[in-house]
Amino acid sequence: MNHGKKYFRFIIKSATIYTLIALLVLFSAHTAHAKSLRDASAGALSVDGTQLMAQGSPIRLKGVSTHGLSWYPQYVNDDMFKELHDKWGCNLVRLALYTAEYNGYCTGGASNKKALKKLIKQGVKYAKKNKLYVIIDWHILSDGNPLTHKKAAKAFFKWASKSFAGYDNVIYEICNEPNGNVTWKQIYAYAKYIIPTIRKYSDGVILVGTPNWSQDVDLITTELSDKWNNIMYTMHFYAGTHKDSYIAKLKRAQNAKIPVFISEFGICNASGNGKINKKSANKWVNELDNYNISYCIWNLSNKNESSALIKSGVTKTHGFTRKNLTASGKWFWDLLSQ
Ligand code: IDC
Repeated sequence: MNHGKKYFRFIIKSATIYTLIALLVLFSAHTAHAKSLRDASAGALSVDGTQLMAQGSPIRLKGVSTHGLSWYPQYVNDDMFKELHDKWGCNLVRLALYTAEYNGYCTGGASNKKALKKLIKQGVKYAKKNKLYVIIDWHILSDGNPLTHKKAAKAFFKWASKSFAGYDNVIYEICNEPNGNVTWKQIYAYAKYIIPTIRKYSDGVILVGTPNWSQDVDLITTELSDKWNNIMYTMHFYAGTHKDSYIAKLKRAQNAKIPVFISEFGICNASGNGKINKKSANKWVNELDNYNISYCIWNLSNKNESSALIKSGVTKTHGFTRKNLTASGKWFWDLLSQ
């Protein structure tokens, strides 16, 4: 009887100790992640190995990408950016500047170009004010080869890096998604052509796209990183379409010490529409957590498509509550509040 009691007490004691240890481990993992999610008051970013850094320690960026700035300019406003930081828990926003589509930067004429530049200036200012890092994204898409508009790109990045030389929260994404048989060699040539222009004015992080809609991050070489500091390479995924074989690519890239930044992802199909796949999305997020990789979800708009974060019937441009969001939006909101 007595022995039984003692044994019982022993079991309870050990269980308590193990629970305490487990809680401690969980808590320290949580604070480690919370620590690396500092906002843009942490100042200039740099890259050390595969890790994004600020003030000498790892930092992780999580945020949202706008839809095309020409089509959904209304979400670039001070209140919206404030609530992305204060309410959503973002420390990153991405300004998607389509280059070749309708009213793209290279195809939409002079007054359109002027309006887009103005919007980018406002976006960077609102981001800075609200402690968000901001990606300026040269959003090539139907113009699959970044060399197509390389002169315009050079002039644009000269303007941007000069205009934002005093801003330590700006990240330059020089080509969204090279596609259509574009090789890494061609992307490399483009990057070599653009990077020196930016580096004249800024040491900011530069994101370089990879072949096949920025999926082949495992098939690149990293000589750019030998020539210039603070270079990262992008991988994009849409969880409904891209599953285990793409996660394997990410792992190969990490094993090869390639610094990866997920500057765009969605949890639906690669079309930006269709069914969302939370199971696949959560699998991706687990991997990104393992490697402390930064990410940015597509897209901050109320377009009637499942990648949009805001419900299509909701027309306000800030002041969103969880119930104003689509299934993608709610999933992301919950992810950030974990
Ligand atoms: C999609 C938009 C859609 C738009 C289309 C063409 O969601 O509303 O009509 O572009 O402009 C990407 C691209 C991104 C795509 C997105 C979804 O970077 O521009 O946006 N996607 O298709 N790569 C993979 C998916």
